[in-house]
Amino acid sequence: MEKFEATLDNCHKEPIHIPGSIQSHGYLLLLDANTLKLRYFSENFAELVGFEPSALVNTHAEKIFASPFFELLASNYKTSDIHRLNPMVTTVTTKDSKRIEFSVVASQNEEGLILELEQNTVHGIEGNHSMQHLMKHSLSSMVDSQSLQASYEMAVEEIRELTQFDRVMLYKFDHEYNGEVVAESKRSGLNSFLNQHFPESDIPKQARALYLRNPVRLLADVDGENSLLYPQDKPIDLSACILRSVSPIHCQYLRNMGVKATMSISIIVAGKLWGLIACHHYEKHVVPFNTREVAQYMGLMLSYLISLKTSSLEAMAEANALTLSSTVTERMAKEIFFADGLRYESAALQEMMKATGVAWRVENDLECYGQTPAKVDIEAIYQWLVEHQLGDDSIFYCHNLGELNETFKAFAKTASGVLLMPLSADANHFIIWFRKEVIQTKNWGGKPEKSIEFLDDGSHRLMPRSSFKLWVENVKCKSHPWTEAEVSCALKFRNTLVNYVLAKSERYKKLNA
Ligand code: BLA
Repeated sequence: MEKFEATLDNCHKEPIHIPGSIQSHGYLLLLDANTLKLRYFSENFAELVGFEPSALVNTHAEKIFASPFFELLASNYKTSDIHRLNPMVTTVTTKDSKRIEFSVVASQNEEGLILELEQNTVHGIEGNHSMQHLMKHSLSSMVDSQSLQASYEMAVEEIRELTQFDRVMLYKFDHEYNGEVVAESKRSGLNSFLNQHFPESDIPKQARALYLRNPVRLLADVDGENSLLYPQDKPIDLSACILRSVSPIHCQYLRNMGVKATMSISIIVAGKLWGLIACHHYEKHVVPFNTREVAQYMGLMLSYLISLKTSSLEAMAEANALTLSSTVTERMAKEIFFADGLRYESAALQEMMKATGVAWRVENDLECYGQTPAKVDIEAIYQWLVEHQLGDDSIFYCHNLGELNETFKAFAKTASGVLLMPLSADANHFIIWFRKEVIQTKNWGGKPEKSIEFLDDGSHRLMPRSSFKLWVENVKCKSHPWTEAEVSCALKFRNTLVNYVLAKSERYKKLNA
């Protein structure tokens, strides 16, 4: 089998779902889904049971597992949702005739039925009992939290208590999958990653896709030996596996941070990866399956809370924008010259679109409020957008103006994002909102990169500090994007404004007739 050599430049292509090996704190067996004969296994399993790997191939499951596990398997292996039985328990007789108890997790892939065995550290019933208590407590604390941020903080606290990791962070993606640590719970004495930013490439696309499918993964020992699958005749898809060995590039990143073990739990909102709960430990750390399962439920609950609270926050923001829009409209109606209303309510007009600046021409002159480029530059932006971007649309918006036209990078500080609405074709009447560059919107307490501690072993690119530089590159000349609701609010407001502008020009025409 051809081996993929991951480098910094190609690691978004690394096929991490077919590493050909597993982490050696457990064992993997892949059984033929029709005959229950062993087709693939991790080499450490052959070692455990004292067989030459070649002699183990095609052994029937009945010879490997004691009943009642074998009977459970035999009566369920044809059902597609065998994973509902997870975790199961079995004993295996080792080469020195010891009987060891394992928890077993089943999954399926194209090749057959995968069983992953981990030595039991928490016993079924007692474990479940205390887990239920833990879960009840953790979930109610998360649900009772007053704000989304408080739920984030409660979640990282509770998950740290549950899993005993040295550090638990909530890592949130932006719309381009750059990340920010938005909550952190850590053992005292450790440096903090709170509010730090990381580029999209730190968790590449194929990893994110995998994390949508498989919501919890543990890397128990960054320096642990992996166990190869036998035979190595074709790639075996380990996407659904909990023991899958982890990308060497990512392991190097962790070593550079001094981290020995990690676990991450996917936070999925509206079918998209919203973020991860990322856990660090500075020693090897095997978290038992039952505990991981509770952590997964907590992740699910947090995902649910985020989705509930974000929809209600979005609804509130939309209602607020509409109220602000009415405030401006009412003021325009009250004034003899409607443009006075706009001027008077320029702050509301700006806030309605969560903009950092706004400019318009509804009479002869261009007027600007908040933070905007100079008038002459706004004129240049307007002309260029009308000629090159607007087409027949009644609106144009983007969050990366400098990428569309290099010369506008000079205005990134105030105008990385623009939303332009022409109000009349003939007289160049328009309104344009601006948004600052993302970096300009951050309120840094001191130089951010200075606050990141790091070990310097020469591989700078795989360091949080270099990550910060890359993040800056990724968000350079970009603002927060305009949401659908904001665009729709702008369009509604436009109707009102156009009527005023039209009425005014009608009056003007009549006066001059
Ligand atoms: C995976 N990278 C990950 C994961 C995290 C991070 C959380 C999920 C796996 C896990 O639980 O450890 C990133 N971890 C971070 C960050 C912090 C942290 C940002 O603690 C900050 C505090 N990674 C790189 C680069 C590449 C890369 C440059 O930094 C490639 C060029 C690759 N990261 C990479 C890959 C995976 C990954 C391939 C998937 C690992 C796997 O599941 O096999």
